[in-house]
Amino acid sequence: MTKEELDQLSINTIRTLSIDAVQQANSGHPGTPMALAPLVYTLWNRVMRFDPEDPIWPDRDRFVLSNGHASMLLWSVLHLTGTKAVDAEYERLGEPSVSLDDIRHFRQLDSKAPGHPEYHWVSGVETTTGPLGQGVATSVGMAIGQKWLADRYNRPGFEIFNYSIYAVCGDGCMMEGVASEAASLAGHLGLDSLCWIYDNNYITIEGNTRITFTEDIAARFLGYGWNVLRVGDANDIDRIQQSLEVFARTKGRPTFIILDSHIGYGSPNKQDTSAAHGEPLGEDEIRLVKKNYGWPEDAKFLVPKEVYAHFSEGIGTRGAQARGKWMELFGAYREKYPELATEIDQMQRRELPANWDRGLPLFAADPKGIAGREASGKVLNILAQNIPWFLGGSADLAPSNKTTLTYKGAGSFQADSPGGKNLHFGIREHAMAATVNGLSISKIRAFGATFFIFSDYARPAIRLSALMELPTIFIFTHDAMGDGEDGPTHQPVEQLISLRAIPGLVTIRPGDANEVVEAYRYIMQLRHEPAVLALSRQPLPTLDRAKYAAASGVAHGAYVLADAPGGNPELILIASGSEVSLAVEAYERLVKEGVRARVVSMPSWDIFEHQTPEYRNSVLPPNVKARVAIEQGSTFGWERYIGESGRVIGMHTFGASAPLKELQKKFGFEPDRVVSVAKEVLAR
Ligand SMILES: Cc1ncc(C[n+]2csc(CCOP(=O)(O)OP(=O)(O)O)c2C)c(N)n1
Ligand SMILES: [Mg+2]
Repeated sequence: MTKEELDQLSINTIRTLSIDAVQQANSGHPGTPMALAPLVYTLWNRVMRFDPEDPIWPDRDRFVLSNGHASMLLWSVLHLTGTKAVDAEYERLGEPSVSLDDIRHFRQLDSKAPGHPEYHWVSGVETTTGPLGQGVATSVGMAIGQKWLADRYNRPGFEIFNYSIYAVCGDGCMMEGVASEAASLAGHLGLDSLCWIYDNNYITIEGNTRITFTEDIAARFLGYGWNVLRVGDANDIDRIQQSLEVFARTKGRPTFIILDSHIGYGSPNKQDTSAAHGEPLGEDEIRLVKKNYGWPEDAKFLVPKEVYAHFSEGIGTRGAQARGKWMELFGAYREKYPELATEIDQMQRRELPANWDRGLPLFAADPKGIAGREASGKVLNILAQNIPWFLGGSADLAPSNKTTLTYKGAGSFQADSPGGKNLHFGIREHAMAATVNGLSISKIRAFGATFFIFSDYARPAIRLSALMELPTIFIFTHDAMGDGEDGPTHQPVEQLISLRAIPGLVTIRPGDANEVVEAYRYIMQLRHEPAVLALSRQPLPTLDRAKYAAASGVAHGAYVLADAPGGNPELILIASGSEVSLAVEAYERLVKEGVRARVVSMPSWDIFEHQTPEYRNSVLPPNVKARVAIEQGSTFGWERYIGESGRVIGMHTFGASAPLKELQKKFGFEPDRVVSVAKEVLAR
């Protein structure tokens, strides 16, 4: 077989595997894999530095399939390259990541070929995609990560982190706002290790894009400051390769390749129509397509053995050599720069350096207290000095979020200062969240910050951080009505409960400065879970921990802060965040009046739910039915902890624009009210 014939055979194998898998599953997206098989073939077999034997080797090139519906492209190429599986402990398992059997069971339970690419489920998937726009936005974080890692760890003669990030995307990704936010940021930062390849096929689900999407996309990306290239024929693999070489040579800006393609390429009745997008071609059409490709019409899931060999000689050989060279280089690097090498090892395993929590503050009792965001700022500045690879930033609210790293040498991340640890996301909350996910994927510990209310603008990426099991950190300040005069547009009501509903996301709302410290102590040790911190704008009294229980109770999600004298409570006040001190005030009055009250500080439902039943029952004894929960947020969901006979003092409406004191009065967050509600509940 000639080289050209082998290329074509490999491309058609990707196409027909995709077609057969979708037909077998009776669901899926055949058209785009048929069109983009030549691109994916060229990228993987000719260009990418990726060793199928070790899909987590740190200096590998990254591939992101942002149009995740075309997942069969990825399953095909992971299978054909013989990419090996790794487990959650980063051990290589020796078995294939995606077997032919997985492909036969495309979209079926437990198959390693699910409907969309899933990080943490299939080795070789660099980020979860499917919600359009997320993949490309996350790739910007991966590119920032590459720049930061290179700046910190590369040394003359030791290019330890030198990889490229390729993201494939379609019209859907290009229409989504998050892609625009992210592209604008990437252009500003001049991320030249980043290459997006846009599948320009003029087709989305509702038909031709002339009904929705007619902008000049080349002009748009030129405007962002990207290098824009065009390949007029998605089947021209030499031109594709050439454009990727131009990308590799382009310095100082990211590259955008517009690839003109035909969805459902080779299908006589479906090519260039939306009918090729999201449904099986049908047995009759498949025969016609296979005939067109010169493929045996009745063959199913056919992989000619020459194709395995061809991938092995291409990416297999090139990847093994590249990784071998890197391992050698890293060995010498370890000799010369042992401390840096240790950092890289720890980071790769999501471990923390020794003494990472040294010098964390202990806040003295103080009735005036300190704002949650202020305490957070102090903690962040210590952690960022203790943990070299801990960094982050805000979406233009750093002065309000108190997230600026102010110590000497912290620096700002910019195109000409890629070692900076203060990231500036601009007013791009959604891209920020996707970007910090991309940094987490790059094994950097990263945080993103904004007002709690604007967590809504970041939510799709927060959800994905949980789905991907990434230890991303979201710092949200102005967590309740502390924003007073700004009014209901800026006062979160339903955000807490809606984030609590995301599986695997740890949401913490600390009640005073020492709970902030303990919240960070807990969060920093997470390896596979993201966390949201909801912090107050206004000062909160720092509780006297000699009198009340230690703040280390945060690690249990909820703990008995103050108990009835002699134990055996008849009433439980449960509160989080700014309402903890309010509960304590009410408690003191109730106790004086002879009520056997207990205060439970409950900064995190999620952590509490993971405690043993014994512990949970010790904090909230089932026989104590008189319970009052106090939280400046939606009352929704609190029934779970207060039961049939309890009451919630919370928000039933939006807030209002007024000074905080007046709002507290209007909405009932005052000691008098808590005391009277408590008595009502007790009297029931
Ligand atoms: C955020 C989001 N909205 C909607 C969808 C549903 N959806 C999946 S594919 C698709 C059309 C995408 O068109 P395009 O990116 O051009 O893909 P092509 O059909 O060309 O492969 C839509 C609307 C989605 N996956 N994510
Ligand atoms: Mg399209």
